[in-house]
Amino acid sequence: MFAPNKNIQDKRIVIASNRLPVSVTSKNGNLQITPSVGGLTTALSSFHSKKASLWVGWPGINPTSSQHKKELEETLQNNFNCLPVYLSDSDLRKYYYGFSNRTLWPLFHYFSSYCTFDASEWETYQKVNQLFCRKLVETLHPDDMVWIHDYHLLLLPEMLREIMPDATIGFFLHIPFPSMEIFRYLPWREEILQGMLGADLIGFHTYDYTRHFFSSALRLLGKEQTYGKINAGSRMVTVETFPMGIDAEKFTRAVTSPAVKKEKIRIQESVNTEKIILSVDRLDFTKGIPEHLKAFERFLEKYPEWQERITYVLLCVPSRTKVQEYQQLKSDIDELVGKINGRFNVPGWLPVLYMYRSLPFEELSAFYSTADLALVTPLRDGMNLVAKEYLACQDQVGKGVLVLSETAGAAAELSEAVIVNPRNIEMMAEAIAFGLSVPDDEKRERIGLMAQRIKKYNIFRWTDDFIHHLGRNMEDRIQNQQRFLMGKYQNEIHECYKLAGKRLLLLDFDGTLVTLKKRPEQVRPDSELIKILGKLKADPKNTIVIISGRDRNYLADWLGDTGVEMVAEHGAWIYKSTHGDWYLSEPGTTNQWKESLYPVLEQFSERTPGSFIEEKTYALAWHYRNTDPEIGDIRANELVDTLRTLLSGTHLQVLLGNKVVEIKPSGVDKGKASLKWLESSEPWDFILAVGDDWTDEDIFAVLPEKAWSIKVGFIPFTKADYFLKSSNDVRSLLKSLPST
Ligand code: GDG
Repeated sequence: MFAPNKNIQDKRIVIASNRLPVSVTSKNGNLQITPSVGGLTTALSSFHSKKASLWVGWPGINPTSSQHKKELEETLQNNFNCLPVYLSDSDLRKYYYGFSNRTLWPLFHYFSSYCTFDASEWETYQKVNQLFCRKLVETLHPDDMVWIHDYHLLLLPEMLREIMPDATIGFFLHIPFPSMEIFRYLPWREEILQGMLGADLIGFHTYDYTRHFFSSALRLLGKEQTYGKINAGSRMVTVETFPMGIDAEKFTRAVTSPAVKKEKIRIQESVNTEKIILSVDRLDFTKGIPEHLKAFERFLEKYPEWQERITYVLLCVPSRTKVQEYQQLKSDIDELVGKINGRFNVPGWLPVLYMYRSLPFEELSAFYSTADLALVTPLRDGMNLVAKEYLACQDQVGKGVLVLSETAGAAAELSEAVIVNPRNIEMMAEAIAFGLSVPDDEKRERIGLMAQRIKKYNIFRWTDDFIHHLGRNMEDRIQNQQRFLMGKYQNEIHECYKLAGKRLLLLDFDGTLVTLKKRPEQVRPDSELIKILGKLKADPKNTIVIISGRDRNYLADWLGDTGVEMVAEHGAWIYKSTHGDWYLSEPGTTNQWKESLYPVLEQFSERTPGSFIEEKTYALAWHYRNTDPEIGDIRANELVDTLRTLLSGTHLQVLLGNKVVEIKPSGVDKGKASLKWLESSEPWDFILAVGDDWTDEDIFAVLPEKAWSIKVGFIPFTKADYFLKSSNDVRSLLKSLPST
């Protein structure tokens, strides 16, 4: 799929996540270290130990003395390559249990009614992200790649970028990114998006989450994506889908290990029914545990022949036990288990075997490989690794069935599973019955296909893929940064300018000399701009040409007094001081066509609120900057298609500019207009062209090689050689040109 770049492979990866892959507790003054439980740490730990990355996160404990601290830090560093970030009890309460788990977690999983929006928790969330930022700044080497994980640290990429603008930063979100309609509830939504956009690469588990992120960036920040990249000022942020894998080999190998085999025998002896159904979840409201239980109860009700022949092993791992909703959920589950066991219980058969604890890896693998059916039916889940772990363990056995919820990210990859709506109890009960009746050959085939995929795109491929994309983005960023007109190049421009006896400055107007506004008539050249142009014009070595899409009256009214030369309507009209008045660049240009095409634009305007028509002498423009951004783009493309059909074989052309569709005579463009100056009899010693729009690309295309061409704004797909960030930077450049 890709050739890993050697340099990138050799870089040190620094992982940052809320929790370290190990949890530290203290018993009688002695440190006790155990692996952390949860999808992120389980999967990334394999990568971490293989790659010797450095992992920064909360260890689960605060040292009580400097001796304790030293001992803890040495153990974490030497044995686990980990660096702790300490969080006080109050930080944990507000940042972790508060903003992360009572605001972001429910909101991103579509449980908006469970959300609290508390300003002081938000403040602490920012503060803790700053703590992580400081720790990274202390630790990072210039060559490192930082990989930030999950919803606890959404602000960290931007915080780090501010202090280390050249850092290479990746961010991966392990939970869903919700639809814009849900995300917009968040009072700090813009800050969160900006925080994430500090990264060079943002990864999600599924294309749906990627699409939702693009939609929020567009509608809430007005940031468009082009080919999966978002412009962040002077960098492009790549946004991509990376469905997380697992260390499949580890699970497949485990199944044949003596320890797991022993566990399997123990399970089979203690659960003495014909079939076993298994579910493994952190105890969380997103996992749909009460719904699993209700589905199992309904299944026993509908299919009484299975009573006494089947056991449902319900493994719940304690999680966020200090949050009140989780305590409530725990007691609801206890009650439901009690109810089902009470209802169906006969001596010697326990329908639901409920375990509320975390199992060692061997025991978990034994359960995976023993279970005839895995019920993985979360109400919402970023990915769900349990589904993949079950398949990896069943690869050898081949007798299992996976019942999987359509709202788990994993469903996008595992189409051979029995896919269910996790809120439809009846459907889930039927899925259990169906799963148990699938013939062995079919089970083997389904499991085989899915297991193959899991083995291929495993956790190592996943991390390689992410890091490769991050590296590619870094290389592009470095290349593009060299095109920003700063320091060295500015000095060169000054030198060339000073030495030149005859200079030509071709300057676009909107977006280049002035910032864009909602409507074109709101833009007026201010006194600073008039002064800049006046001063440049006063130098007899200079010819200044303003090349605009505006009509000639506007340009004449607002810029006429500065003495500059002008091009209006993208080249239809020319004003040269030697000529003394405006003239048509293509004599014989007509405009009777406007009458028949105006109604077409009018139709589009009526259907698209916020759009409007601008009439020029030889052009018609349909502006859609103020429309709903998605509808605006769709309608603009529709309009371009319609017009291209209508105009084929005529002397007219359609142009898609910056939020504007324009009809104008063909043979007229800014490039051709520029040639009226570029092809002058005496050669120019210095040429500078500056523009921000697609229409300015025509100018860049006709420039001689020695000219300086500058694109305003950062769009890598341009014929210009250099970039400036904004019209303010253009003004600064023009002001800095030396007087001669
Ligand atoms: C988040 C997202 C996304 C569970 N019980 C035991 C145990 N586990 C391990 C499993 C698995 C992990 O915990 C659970 O992973 P999930 O993916 O199912 O869910 P979350 O913890 O919610 O993880 C999720 C994931 O991040 C990765 O991006 O898939 O959507 O919510 O690995 O094996 N491990 C052991 N004993 C247990 O009792 N040893």
